[in-house]
Amino acid sequence: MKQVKIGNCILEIVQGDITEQDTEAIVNAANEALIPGGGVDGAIHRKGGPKILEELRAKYKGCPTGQAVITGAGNLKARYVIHAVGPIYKNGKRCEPELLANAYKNSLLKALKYNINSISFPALSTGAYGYPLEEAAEIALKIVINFLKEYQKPKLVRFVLWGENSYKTFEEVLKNLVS
Ligand code: AR6
Repeated sequence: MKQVKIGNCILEIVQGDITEQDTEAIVNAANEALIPGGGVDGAIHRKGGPKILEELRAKYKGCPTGQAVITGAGNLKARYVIHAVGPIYKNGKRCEPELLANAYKNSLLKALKYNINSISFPALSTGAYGYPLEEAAEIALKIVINFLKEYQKPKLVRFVLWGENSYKTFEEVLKNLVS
């Protein structure tokens, strides 16, 4: 685990499972149709139970890439799930960096709107959507750092990285960004 302070806020990176986090909100790596798939999405719906999908179906028709929607968290420890849609990586020239940054930023804006003080993110787009890990880590960490500098909220932002390789990549990129 590694923590840095950004003003009064904490930015944290841990290796672990997003579904086990006790932050007020966890972020899901969703798709535009908001239909449960594999990876983080599959794990969240499996552990959270059917309520999350019921709420998604009742409230939203879908969610464009770069945007985010919010539901309750069913049986999970968190109170909310923010379903963010990262870009599918093609060649890096299809606005992928902007869209990935937007997915993080819009999730954080949703958190502010719901007075959420603590939030956990997975590494959006770096699984099924194929975003190169190091580039994704740089975009993710930069947007969060800038957001915390600007808004001083949420008080805790945690990246929950699956496996040692992801964790080490985020750790290295963070070190370079804050040193
Ligand atoms: N906790 C934290 N991180 C995890 C976990 C977990 N339990 N499981 C996997 N990861 P992905 P995407 C990591 O594929 O690339 C789904 O089918 C994983 O190693 O979950 O945004 C959706 O329905 C990777 O680094 O999301 C969409 O269709 C990262 O989380 C599509 O996949 C993201 O991998 C979204 O693809």
